[in-house]
Amino acid sequence: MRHRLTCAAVLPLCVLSSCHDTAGLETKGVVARPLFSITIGAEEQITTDPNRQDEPGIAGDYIMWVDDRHGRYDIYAFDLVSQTEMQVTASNPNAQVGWMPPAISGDRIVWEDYRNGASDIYMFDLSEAHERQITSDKSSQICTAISGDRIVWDDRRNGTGNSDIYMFDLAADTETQITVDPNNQHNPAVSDDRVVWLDSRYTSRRIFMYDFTDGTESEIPTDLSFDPGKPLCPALAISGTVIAWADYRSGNYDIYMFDLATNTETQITDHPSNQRRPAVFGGRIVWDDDRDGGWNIYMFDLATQTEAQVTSNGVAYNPAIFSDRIVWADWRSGSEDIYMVAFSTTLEPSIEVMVELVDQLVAEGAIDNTGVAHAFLAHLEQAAAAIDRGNSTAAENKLNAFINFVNAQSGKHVQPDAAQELIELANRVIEQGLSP
Ligand SMILES: [Ca+2]
Ligand SMILES: [Ca+2]
Ligand SMILES: [Ca+2]
Repeated sequence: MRHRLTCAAVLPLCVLSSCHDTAGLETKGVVARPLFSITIGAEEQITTDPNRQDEPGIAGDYIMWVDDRHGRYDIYAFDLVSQTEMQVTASNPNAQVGWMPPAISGDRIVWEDYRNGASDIYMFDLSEAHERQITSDKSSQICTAISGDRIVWDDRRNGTGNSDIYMFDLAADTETQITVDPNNQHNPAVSDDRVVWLDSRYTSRRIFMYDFTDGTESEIPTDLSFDPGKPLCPALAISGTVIAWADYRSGNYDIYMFDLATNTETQITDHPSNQRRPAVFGGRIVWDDDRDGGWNIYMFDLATQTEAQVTSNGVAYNPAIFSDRIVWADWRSGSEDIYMVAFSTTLEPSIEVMVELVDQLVAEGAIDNTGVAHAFLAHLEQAAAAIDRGNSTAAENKLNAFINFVNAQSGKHVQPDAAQELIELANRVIEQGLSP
């Protein structure tokens, strides 16, 4: 397990009590963290068909996308474990997949389908190889999203100019109308117990949320702005407590987010070019970005306030993220294909990072004794002082003493995985050299 740093960036050596005061994410603007790096792995080409593959999604070991190799839109999926591609919509020749992006959660893919005339929401379960019709109302159901057992969409059954958000619960096998306001509610996104959407009940679009745990609807307090055009689905992304969107308030698109845990809005990008189409997973936001001339994928890690450029070929867009994998549509071969990278995150080894890690482990309870923590910090302060004096031998001796001390406390006042992490970091600090 990799512990995320929560102290302020580039701390001076600090005593335990002052470190505690800095726990919590920095949410004021974008601050680079030089103590942390993101390594982007080798790009993998998922599709090679000469026709279009676009609008990818990823969940677990499944990637899915919209594919026009048969002269219409189909849903395809790729299983990263078995390295096999499958046509999801092969099971029903009547399928007429719409142009709005499909969505995936776990083994389930949902999409809007025009086989019955006006669109309905359909679902395919990859593990059961089973298709299911979710809506049957004769009006349009579009812009679908899914999280676990909850499928949400924008539903037109209540009349023109009165879209509403509906939800189907696969566990309860019931459909629920989420919004009742007589204006338009559209572009829903869902994560666990929360669904968010764009709401036109006031003169400008706002973000609203419904919480399934307590049945309450609330407005997200942002000054968001879209350009005058109708925002395409998906306009919002949500994962856990993080809501992200592309915001036009500066006259160009930037990525903004709202953290429900801290009730704070944060601007993630401020480049005068366009940053669009955010996707979120596990505290990381990805988007497509034309700051380099063409379109590339970028990522921002919220825990460490670190941005990384994911692609550099200038023809990459529509990203999605799950865990440590990012997928996107890519024009490099002349017809869109789906590509993927895995990424890893690394703490830059330094005494300062070790101090932050000790503080974090105390905060998490992985170090459960204040005296032991103070002794760890005393070793680190002495090592840092030796480095400052130019005495690398003394610094190395002190860090080795630290390692021995951590080893002795492993399984006692320090949880074994935390001890292992401290020792690995100390060894990396030693390996990189201890010059001032
Ligand atoms: Ca409505
Ligand atoms: Ca921008
Ligand atoms: Ca292709």
